[in-house]
Amino acid sequence: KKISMIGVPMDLGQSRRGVDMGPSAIRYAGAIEKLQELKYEIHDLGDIPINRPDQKINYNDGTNLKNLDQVIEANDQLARMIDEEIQKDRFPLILGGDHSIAIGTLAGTSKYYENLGVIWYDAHGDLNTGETSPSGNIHGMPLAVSLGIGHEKLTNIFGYAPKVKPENIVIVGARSLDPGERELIREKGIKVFTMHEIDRNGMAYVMEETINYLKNKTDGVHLSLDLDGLDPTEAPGVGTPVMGGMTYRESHLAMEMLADSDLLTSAEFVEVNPILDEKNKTADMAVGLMGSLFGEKLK
Ligand code: DIR
Ligand code: MN
Ligand code: MN
Ligand code: MN
Repeated sequence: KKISMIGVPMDLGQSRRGVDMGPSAIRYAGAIEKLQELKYEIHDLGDIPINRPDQKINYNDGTNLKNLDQVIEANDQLARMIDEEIQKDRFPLILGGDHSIAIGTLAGTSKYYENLGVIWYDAHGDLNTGETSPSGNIHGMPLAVSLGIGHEKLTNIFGYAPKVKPENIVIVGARSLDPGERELIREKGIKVFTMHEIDRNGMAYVMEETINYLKNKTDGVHLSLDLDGLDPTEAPGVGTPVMGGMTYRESHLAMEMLADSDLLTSAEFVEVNPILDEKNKTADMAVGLMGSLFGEKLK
């Protein structure tokens, strides 16, 4: 298998600086070496240039959407790059950057799949819109945007909407959902495994259910892994930590089960913020999880 690695040094989808250094931190932690050890051919396309506004926060068009124009521009570029890599038959592996970049990842990947499955490994649902968001941070909106819900300039990135269908989504690890997100989950019938199900039935059960739920109705599956899905004691370098998260062991098991399933067609690791981290622990975590996701246990 050939992998195309793309870094997206984006921090404009949220309010804390530093997550733009995520791709460097993950590369520094040995991402490429890890994947080479596992005998993949890696094409590192480097980092996408992100256009910085003069001041940190710009509200474009008088919306509740911080840095809207910059987020659109970056995601548009990302979608185009991913498109080219898929045409070369390479597996897109995206390094964030804040989670707003999933808008571009899903725009680039879902073009190739009638029914793209999405596993959203996150403490949050990322199902807000400008109307429901308590923060105005676009990193809390990418899953809604990909469903075609939200500002038209976001939902129509790469010229089509929606990118994914609600029945093809599984959220794993949720423990911080805003009222508007809960409503959307109910309304669209989105499958969610909260920490309650993980505690009660175990990660093995949750991943088995996730894989069975997706395997017959999807023609590709994207993993969007927000490092804040993990417990902040083990992955402290994130901008919006939430107590009571998934452990190192649960997360490795989840990655190994995904590797065994052979369902994935793209993946991204987002929200690593080295400024908030302890000795690059969270980037190390990301690289360790990548190893399991790409079959380390089987080799
Ligand atoms: C919150 C936080 N729900 C928001 N979202 C985060 O701002 O919309 N997503 N941190 O990963
Ligand atoms: Mn997220
Ligand atoms: Mn499609
Ligand atoms: Mn999150």
